Amino acid sequence: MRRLVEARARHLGFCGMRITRPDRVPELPGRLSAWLAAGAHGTMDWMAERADQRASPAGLWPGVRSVLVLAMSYRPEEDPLTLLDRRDRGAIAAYARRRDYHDVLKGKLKELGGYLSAKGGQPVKVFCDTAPVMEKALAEAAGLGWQGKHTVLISRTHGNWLLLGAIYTSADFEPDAPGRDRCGSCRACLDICPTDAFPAPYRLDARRCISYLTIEHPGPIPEEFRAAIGNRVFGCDDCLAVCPWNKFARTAAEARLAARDDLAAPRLAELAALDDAAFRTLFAGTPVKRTGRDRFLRNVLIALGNSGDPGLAGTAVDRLADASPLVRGMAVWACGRLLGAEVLRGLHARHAAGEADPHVRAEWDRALAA
Ligand code: B12
Ligand code: SF4
Ligand code: SF4
Repeated sequence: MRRLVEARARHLGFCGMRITRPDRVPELPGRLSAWLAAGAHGTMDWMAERADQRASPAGLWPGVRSVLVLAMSYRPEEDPLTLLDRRDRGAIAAYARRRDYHDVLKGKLKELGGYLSAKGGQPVKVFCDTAPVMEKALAEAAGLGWQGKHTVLISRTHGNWLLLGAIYTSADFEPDAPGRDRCGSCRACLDICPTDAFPAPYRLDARRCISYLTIEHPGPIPEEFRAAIGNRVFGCDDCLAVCPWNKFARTAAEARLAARDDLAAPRLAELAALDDAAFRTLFAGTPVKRTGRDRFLRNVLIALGNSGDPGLAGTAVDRLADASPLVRGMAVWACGRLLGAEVLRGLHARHAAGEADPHVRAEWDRALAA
């Protein structure tokens, strides 16, 4: 049965499948609750809801006897770090420059789960990011790899460019041996992090992570992180890109096909001009769409402010009258970074009088005082 399911998984495009038992990670509840107690999840309240189920597969589904963990490679063809020097362009994390993996993976997991239950006659449940499941820890327990110091799962053969999904089943499978930590004395991922988001190896404070700030955080991004965000407009790949284990990874044919060339290095000026309809059209089917136009433009304006190019200031000026206060506030910050004091005072005179939003007013005050 295992051989059949594994062959099917390969056929569906998964690059790895390993199996564990639901009780193989007894330290999970303690580690998750410590992370939550420290507030490291920021505004991701959904991480705290159903924490008992998240930390224990049997808490989520008492019928589970085996957990199949699956990995799909999305290794980008180009090193994402090279884009960070092109300040007129926006950097979108590699996983998001393509069709939403939630849709792709979930469809394939469902197909595999259906196959398993039809062949084995046992019920299955399929999870990919949407249910309270700790996929990385289960993947390590199942032997797909190990959680690196950056907390992401690394495989010896595919590096850390992997997306994960899990199938719970009440069928009994022989479990695989767990993965072994192979980080050694390396700390490249910890040292490159632009916002110092790792309080210690193997621990991430999401509140400081650019991925969290640009994707999950709903409001204005705290000023202390704005310069460090650079031109990253959606997610961040820095700690993944420097991992030496990536040298063994190959770009899967499927990943090459799914990548959208037009999202590889989009111009900031074009992104900043997107209205809601154009945003939805450009990002249809990608993970960026779920973030929404206003949050995305907030990120783009931060990138514009970091571009150091006064030629792009006009694009930020256009957004000073945007309908969204989130966007207006970041437009003020970008103008403050790109324009001289006199021009800024002129813009203030034109735009600030009718400004009712306290956050935008505070941005004006800070920009004029700087
Ligand atoms: C919440 C979340 C985020 C948050 C928080 C990330 C985090 N590290 O927790 C934010 C928004 C920041 C985020 C960012 C990213 N994410 Co995310 N995210 C998730 C999600 C939904 C839950 C993760 C979770 O449970 N976090 C809770 C904490 C407690 O878990 P943890 O970091 O694994 O904690 C472990 C360690 O702290 C460890 N530990 C603690 N103390 C100690 C001490 C020692 C000595 C040791 C050894 C270990 C140890 O034990 C804990 C449990 O194993 C998962 C999907 C899922 N359902 O699992 C995707 C997931 C982890 N994300 C994914 C991806 C791709 C990303 C990004 C790369 C996207 C991007 N390019 O911007 C970044 C990577 C940033 C990073 N370095 O982690 C993939 C990772 C795939 C992989 N190969 O591992 C996942 C699995 C989604 C998927 N289905 O594929 N993500
Ligand atoms: S994704 Fe970026 S900001 Fe987040 S921990 Fe990794 S390097 Fe730091
Ligand atoms: S960069 Fe080094 S320390 Fe970080 S996950 Fe990779 S091997 Fe481990």
